Amino acid sequence: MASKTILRVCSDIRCMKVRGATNIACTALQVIKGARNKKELTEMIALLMKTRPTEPLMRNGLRYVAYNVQQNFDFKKSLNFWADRYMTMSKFALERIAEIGAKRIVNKARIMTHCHATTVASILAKAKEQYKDFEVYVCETRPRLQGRITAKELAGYGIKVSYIIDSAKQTYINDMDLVLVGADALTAEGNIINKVGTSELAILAREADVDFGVAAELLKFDPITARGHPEPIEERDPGEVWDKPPKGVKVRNPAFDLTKRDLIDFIVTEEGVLSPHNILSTAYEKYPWLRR
Ligand code: RUB
Repeated sequence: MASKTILRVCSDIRCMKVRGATNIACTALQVIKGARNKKELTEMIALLMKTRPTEPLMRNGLRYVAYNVQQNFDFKKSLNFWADRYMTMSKFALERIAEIGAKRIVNKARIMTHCHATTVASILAKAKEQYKDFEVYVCETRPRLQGRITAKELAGYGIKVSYIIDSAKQTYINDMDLVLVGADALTAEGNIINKVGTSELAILAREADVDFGVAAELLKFDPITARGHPEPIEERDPGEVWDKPPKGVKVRNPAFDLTKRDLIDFIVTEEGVLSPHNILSTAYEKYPWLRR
């Protein structure tokens, strides 16, 4: 029988009170620490796995804990140990990405971003700490307007921010030096999955000859994509787009889209700045347990 806490956390993730790959994974790993035995842990993990389908950072973490906890005798102690270990890996990866990515932010740069990504915000915060002067164009990100979270956070760091509607991306892309986005999933082919609209931004960047960079932990690599499965793309409630559409109008609401590797100039990871072609080998080298 699932406890109220796990049901509340699952609902918070589904309705996006908790959102963004890093926050979702951290919240999921934290809540499973409340399991009192293996059976409860298995039930909790099953519920969390169903919340948002395009979240390998969470899925990898839950599988990592489930696999390792099995082999230990003191259940509680071992559960805390493995859950904390995954969260530490994720935190360390984020810190490395901030340090490495900040080096790609040059003084006076104009950068465009989409949605809200902890990785991107950490890179920009670090670059600002280094007294770099730059400006960020933030896309609104319909329908849930996560661009406002980014705009508010960056402005709080003292970064110059311009907030634009999604359809104004093309108007400003020629003024940019860099596009930098996060990712929910990295695939075996070197493609990335991020908030819907990201692939359009990549196409615009390519056309305008602006570098398109991604910042993502290798822990977001999804091993199912190496076994032939495509990364699932979540389709959300149409009511988020149009609550009462006229009769005969079907509303579609994909949460993410896939950006092809050929449009990606670099991916900032905890192992350095990589070409999309090296994602699979570097992810397996860094985290061999992802192969399981
Ligand atoms: C969030 C989104 C973010 C990634 C990466 O989508 O697409 O770019 O999750 O975020 P949503 P982070 O708002 O639908 O969850 O860098 O924080 O892991």
